[in-house]
Amino acid sequence: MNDLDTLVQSAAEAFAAALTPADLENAKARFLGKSGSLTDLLKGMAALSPDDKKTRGAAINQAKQQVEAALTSRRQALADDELAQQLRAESLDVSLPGRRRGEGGLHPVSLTLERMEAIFGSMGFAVADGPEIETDWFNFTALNTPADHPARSMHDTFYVEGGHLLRTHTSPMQVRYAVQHVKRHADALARGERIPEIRVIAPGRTYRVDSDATHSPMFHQCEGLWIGEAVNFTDLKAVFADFFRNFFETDELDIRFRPSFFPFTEPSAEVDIAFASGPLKGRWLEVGGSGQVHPNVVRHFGLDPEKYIGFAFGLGPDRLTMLRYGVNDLRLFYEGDLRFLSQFQ
Ligand code: FA5
Repeated sequence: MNDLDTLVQSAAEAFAAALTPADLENAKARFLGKSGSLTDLLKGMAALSPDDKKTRGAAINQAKQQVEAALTSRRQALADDELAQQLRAESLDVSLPGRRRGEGGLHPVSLTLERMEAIFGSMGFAVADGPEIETDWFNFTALNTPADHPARSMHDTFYVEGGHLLRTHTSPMQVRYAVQHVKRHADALARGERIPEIRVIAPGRTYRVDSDATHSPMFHQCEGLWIGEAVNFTDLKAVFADFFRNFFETDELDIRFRPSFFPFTEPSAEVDIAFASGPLKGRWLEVGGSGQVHPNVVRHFGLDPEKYIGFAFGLGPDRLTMLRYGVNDLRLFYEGDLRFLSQFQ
C-alpha cells in the first residue's frame, strides 16, 4: 500500500469515527484543509521534475477525489441518521389509545336530593327553590319565632351585612311558597271558594355555626309542606312511610314520632327511623323534624287557620345520605377528596 492509499484509508476511518457533523468537519480539515495532509502533499510537488509532477499530481488528485467521496458519503449518512432520529422523536403513534378526560359526576348529597325530588314528586309534591340569604322575618318571625323568643338560640346563626342572615333551615320556604300560592288564588279566596292544596318540598343548602361528625356548618335540608282543609298527622305518617321505604328500598323499616318542640308547629315531633336488618339494625336514628303547622304561621301564609290545616317537615338529606351509604362522618362529604367522592358514581 503506497502513502496515498494509506492516507485515503485513514481519512475514511477518521470520517467513519466522526459521530456528529462538527466532528466530521474537524476530520475534513485534517485531510483537505489549508494545512491538511493532502494539501501538504500538493505543496511538496514543487520540488519534482515535470514528468514526476504529472504522475504524482494525477495520483494525488485521485486520492483527493476518493477522500472527498468518503467525506460526502459520511455527511449523507450523518444527515440521514439525524433525520431518522428526528422522525422517531416526533413520530405520532396513532395506535396509542387516546387520553380520556376525567368524567364528572354528581355529589352523593346531590344524588340524594334528586332521589328525594323524584319520590316526593311521585306523591304529588311540587319542588320549590328559594334564597339562601334570608331576612330575619322569613327565617324566624314569620315562623312564630319573634325576636325575644328563646327558640332562636336553638339555631347558631351566621349573620351577614345588612341585617340579613344565612338561612338556618329551609322552613322560610314554607312562608315564601304559601304566600305566592295564596296570591295566585286570591280571587277565589275572596269569593270564599276552596283553593287547591299546597303540597310542596323545598330542598336546599342551610347554614349553622356547627361542626362535628354529624353536623356541618353548611348542610342540606328538605322542607315539606302540605296544607289543605283536612290534612292530618295520619297523612304525614303515610307520606313518611312511603318516602323512607322508597328511599332506602326496604319495607323492613320502622318510623317513630318523638314529641318535640318547634315554634312553628304544634304538636311537634322529631322523626326517627330504625332498620329491621343490616348494620344499623335496631338503632333509632333521627332524620328530621315535623309537626302540624302552627295557626300563627298559617295566618302568615294569608290563610284562615280555622279552615286550613296541615303539616310541615324538615328532613336532613346529608344524614339520609350517610345512612344510605353507611358513611359515619358527615365531614367526609365536604372535604372534596375525589377518592372518597368517586365511589358514589
Ligand atoms: C329544623 O331545622 C326544623 N326547621 C325542621 C322542621 C321543619 C320542623 C318543619 C317542623 C316542621 P332541626 O334543627 O331539628 O329542625 O333540623 C332538622 C334536621 O336537619 C335534623 O334532623 C338533621 O337531620 C339536620 N341538621 C340540623 N343541623 C345539621 C347540621 N349542622 N349538619 C347536618 N345536618 C343537620
